[in-house]
Amino acid sequence: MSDSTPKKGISRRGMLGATAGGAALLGGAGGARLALLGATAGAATAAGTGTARAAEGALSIAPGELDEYYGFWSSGQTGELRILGFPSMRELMRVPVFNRCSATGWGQTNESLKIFDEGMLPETRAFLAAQGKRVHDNGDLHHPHMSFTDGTYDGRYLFMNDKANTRVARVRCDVMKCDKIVEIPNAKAIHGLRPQKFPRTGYVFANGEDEVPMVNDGSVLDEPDKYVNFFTALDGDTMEIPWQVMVSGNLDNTDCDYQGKYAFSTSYNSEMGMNLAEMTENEMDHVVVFNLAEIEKGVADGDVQVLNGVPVIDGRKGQNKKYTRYIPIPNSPHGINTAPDGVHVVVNGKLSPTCSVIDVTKLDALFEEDADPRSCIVAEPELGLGPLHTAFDGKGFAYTTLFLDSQMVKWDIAKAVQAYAGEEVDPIVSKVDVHYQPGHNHTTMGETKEADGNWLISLNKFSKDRFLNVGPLKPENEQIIDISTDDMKVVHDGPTFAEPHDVILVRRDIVNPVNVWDRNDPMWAETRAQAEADGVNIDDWTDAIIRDGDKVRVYMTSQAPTFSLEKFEVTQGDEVTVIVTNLDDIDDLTHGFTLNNHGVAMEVGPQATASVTFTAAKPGVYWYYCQWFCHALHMEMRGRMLVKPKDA
Ligand code: CUK
Ligand code: CUA
Repeated sequence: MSDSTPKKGISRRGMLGATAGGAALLGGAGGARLALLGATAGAATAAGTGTARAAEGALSIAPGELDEYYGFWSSGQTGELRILGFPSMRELMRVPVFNRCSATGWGQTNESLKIFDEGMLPETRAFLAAQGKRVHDNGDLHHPHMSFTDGTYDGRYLFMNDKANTRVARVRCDVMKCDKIVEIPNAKAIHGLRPQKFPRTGYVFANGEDEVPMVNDGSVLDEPDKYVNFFTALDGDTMEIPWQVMVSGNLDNTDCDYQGKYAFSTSYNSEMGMNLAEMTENEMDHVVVFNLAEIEKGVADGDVQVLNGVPVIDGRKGQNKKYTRYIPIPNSPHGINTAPDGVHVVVNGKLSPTCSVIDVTKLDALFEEDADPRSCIVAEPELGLGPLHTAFDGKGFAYTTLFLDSQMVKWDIAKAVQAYAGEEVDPIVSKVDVHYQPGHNHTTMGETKEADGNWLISLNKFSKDRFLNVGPLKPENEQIIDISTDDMKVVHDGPTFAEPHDVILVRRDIVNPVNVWDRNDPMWAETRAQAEADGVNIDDWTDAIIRDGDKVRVYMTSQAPTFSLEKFEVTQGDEVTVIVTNLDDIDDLTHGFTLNNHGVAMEVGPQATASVTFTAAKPGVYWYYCQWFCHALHMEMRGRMLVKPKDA
């Protein structure tokens, strides 16, 4: 264990003592609270004692054995989706989504550029063109969630947000590739994201985190009282946006019920503050409740304004009260998590040591005239410092991450409800130290009605001394906690790179990807149509070089270990499109096309077609090669592009 010296003259123990019961958090002045937060993030380290060390071998999966669960991981500012086997934590795949991928050509192939471009707002296309670009190269992917049918995962799609560039993407679970990226108009910085659980997805709900003027064209600038925020519903099947709701305050995380009636979002800045002191001024912020049927009715009745093509409902505080309700919640609430019991929703207080529990059966009454806005709160247990996210085991227990305490707390939902009603019971079951500063946590199948209570994972923001030092930038640390018995025991440490926020753990029988692409996959429908127009059969061992003014389309196929074209010639200045179809139809036989000194590379999976366009600006001989090791003669799988000088 580390004994690193606490900084800023405040020890973790001292801080805990000073704030025992969270009185300082709740009652202190804003400034004191912030000093506390700042000191803690810098100083809290390995004070944990008695924690089970990892490496007990509890999770070993023998070579050749398969994991029980798929783990779908976010990657934060890396912008990709990651797939791990769980509980072995073996990383299986990285699915590029909002990022540029050197290995697969994501963000460079014509097929992926089309996906980026289709959902892009015209203003963004113009903005990028002004930078000489076609896509944003980064994304900040926080929340991956699977589509639901009847309250549990259905293995169709994964949906995810991009906080950095205000987008929502979808990954097809049959091929584990992204097929839609939609930029959300009006809103800024999509953060919280959840699919509708019932009857199916259905809607994908997405929160805008940053407040901006309603029409953000520069006519309003430093006038925060004119800023608004947007809650967006996408249609998970079409990825179109049927409606948005304009809200007061900002929006952080979101979830929805198991009845298909309500969605809810936390707001940490009900104050609409523009700096830290202003944003944390109020002791109470809120959860916004969205009444889906009333919103749909309002949209159908035209009670909207259309902004950037989207019908927008006015759900701000004190407006049309039938659409939204604002539940006061202490203090800067962050995560919001619906329990598998279909009744309770846990709102994590962050700057309050409490979690507030909403009973969804009381939400109809909340929408009645003059209802007490907190009438749906049925418990508010005090759990510890910095509650961020809560997971469930399906047995009535909740597990909440305590960021400031660097702990996980297990608590009993029913007892928390009894305590709130005045009974003398303690809802807290146990606490375990985690290392360090946990954000999200997740249980196996825990966000579905099929929560099985087998495993809990804690996604910790700091690893500090847990691993070999790799320099000033450290990995995060993810820890697996065995919750199959009454106590909580940390049984695994795992480092991970920037910066997984969230994960879902899905039973493996639900996820059934194919091994080989369908030759008619829509992913390259446009490329196929072009080939047909060019009279080329891309399903056969054929190749062709089509000249179209100064555009040249080079068609070739691949079959281990050769490309059907050993060379092709173009003229300097030609815009060259290389289209490769992989005729191999064997499991795991991916080829690639990398063109030397041209910054061009792409993956071509079994039976897939992929294409890339570039300008042949430099005369000379350039080899292209297959960059996925496919055969004993993989090195020989190459050919030449001959670029003839323009005036020769
Ligand atoms: S947020 Cu990251 S720890 Cu973006 Cu889900 Cu809570
Ligand atoms: Cu084909 Cu390597």
